[in-house]
This record gives sequence, structure tokens and C-alpha cells, in this order.
Amino acid sequence: MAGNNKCEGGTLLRILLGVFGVMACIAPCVLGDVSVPSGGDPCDIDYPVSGFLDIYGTANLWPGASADYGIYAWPGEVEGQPGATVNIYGCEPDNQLWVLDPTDELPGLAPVVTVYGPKFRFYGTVYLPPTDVPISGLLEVLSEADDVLFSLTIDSDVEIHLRALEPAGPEEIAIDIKPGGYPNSINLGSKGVVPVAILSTDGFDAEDVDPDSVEFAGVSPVRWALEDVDGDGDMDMIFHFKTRDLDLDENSTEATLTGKTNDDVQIQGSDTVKILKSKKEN
Ligand SMILES: [Ca+2]
Ligand SMILES: [Ca+2]
Repeated sequence: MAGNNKCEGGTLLRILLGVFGVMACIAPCVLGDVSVPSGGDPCDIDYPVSGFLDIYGTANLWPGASADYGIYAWPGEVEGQPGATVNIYGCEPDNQLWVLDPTDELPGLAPVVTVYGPKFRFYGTVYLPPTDVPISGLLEVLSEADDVLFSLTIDSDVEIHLRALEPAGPEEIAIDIKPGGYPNSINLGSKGVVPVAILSTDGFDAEDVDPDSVEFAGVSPVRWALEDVDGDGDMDMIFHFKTRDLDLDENSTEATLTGKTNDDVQIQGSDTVKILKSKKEN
């Protein structure tokens, strides 16, 4: 058991299979059982296991994960010891997940199982919000369009945590520092302002931006306006930022604008800058 931080059994076999490319299962595939020990690093599983998958420590399941004899999330082995932590981001269909309660023989803490997805459906009909529920039955994780992304038959008296996926990173938007000009020369000693435009594109409407959320190189704008900056017929948003406050230095080659839309979507865009050596500052 001594913490080797790996999925016991699994790793070696995976390597062997990778090396020899043997047996019926193509490439990564584990014959026999896999055990994720407690106390080790999190173990990522995105491959089929032909036996039992026993999880005592922390495991992340990804698309491709399956276990022919079932996935078992175990409680801690002694009093006070944490049980398994299982984060499920995907798996093959028709997996059976057993979440085991603490018992006299395994008196530690209960396993913590979290299923991530856009939407959840129970037994094919009941939609569940992101919540904490004991589940026994078929849980399906659905795309926003109700396509089944993956499904699990769960047997648990312990609460299962259903969580909305963390929002993806900020949406990339198009900005133009010093609209219409290039290179985007900035003299950091200047007492003026730098204009930066958020451009509307096919997939993005600059009018959706919450101007109060916008920062450029760490600075909030002194003013903003709607204007068709690039003359393509749609409204863009133009901001002005105090040059001296910008968090840039003479080595900067790029500057980034961040913010969010009125719908709370994070946005981010970058453009090149050319920093001019200030002549007689201070
Ligand atoms: Ca420019
Ligand atoms: Ca425009």
C-alpha cells in the first residue's frame, strides 16, 4: 500500500500494453483490477478496466473510463480517515458506480463523489439541478441540448454532489489599441490617454460589454463610448485609459484588456504594443 501515488496494478499494465500493444483492447486498457490507494496523488482514469476499479484515494474519471466489474468508492479504513474522492467528468456508458457507506470494518469517513456536467437527469425523466443528493439509479449527464454525454448507474446511500461545470476560460475578443494605427506605440511617460477599442465581430457584440468591468493593463477607463471604430457598420466600444497608470514596462510587447459582458461572461483580448523609450522622465 505504501504510497506510490499511482493507480496500483494499472500503471504497469498500461505501460506493458503500450509497449507490446497486446491483447484485445487497443492501446491504453487495463486487464484485471485497478486500485487507487489513499494518500496518493490524484489518479486520472480515461481508459477501460476489465476488472474492478477500487478507489480509496482521489480519482478523476474522464471520457473513456469504464470498469467491467464496477467502480467502487470506498470509505476510510480507520476512524477519521477520509474516504475516496471521486470526480467524474466523463466515462463510458453503462458504468456501475458503488458508493460505500462506512461500516464497522471500514469506520472512516464516507466517500465524496462529485459528478460534473451541464445538466443532470435521473431515471430518464427527472431533471436535477446542481445539488447534493443520495442517488440510487441511472444518472445521465446531458449536454445543454439534452444529448446524453455519459451515464452511470449509481448505488449510494451517501450524497452525490452534482455540480455545474466550471465556466470555461474568458471568451477571446478582438481589441485594437490605438484604433486605426500601427504599431501601437505607447510612451509610458505621457500624460495623455491610450484609446483601446473592443471590436464587434460576427460572434461578438461589443454593445454587450459591461463598461464598468473593463480593465486594460490593470487600469480602469477614464471614459468610454459606443462608436463604429473600424467603420464596418457595427457598433464597437471605445475606451480611454490613463497612459501613466498602465501596468506595462519598457519590455512589454503585448497588452491585455479584460472585462465581462452584461451576462457575466468573462472576456479578454490582447493586442501588440510598442513601448517608446521616454526621453526625460522623472
Ligand atoms: Ca492599433
Ligand atoms: Ca465596427
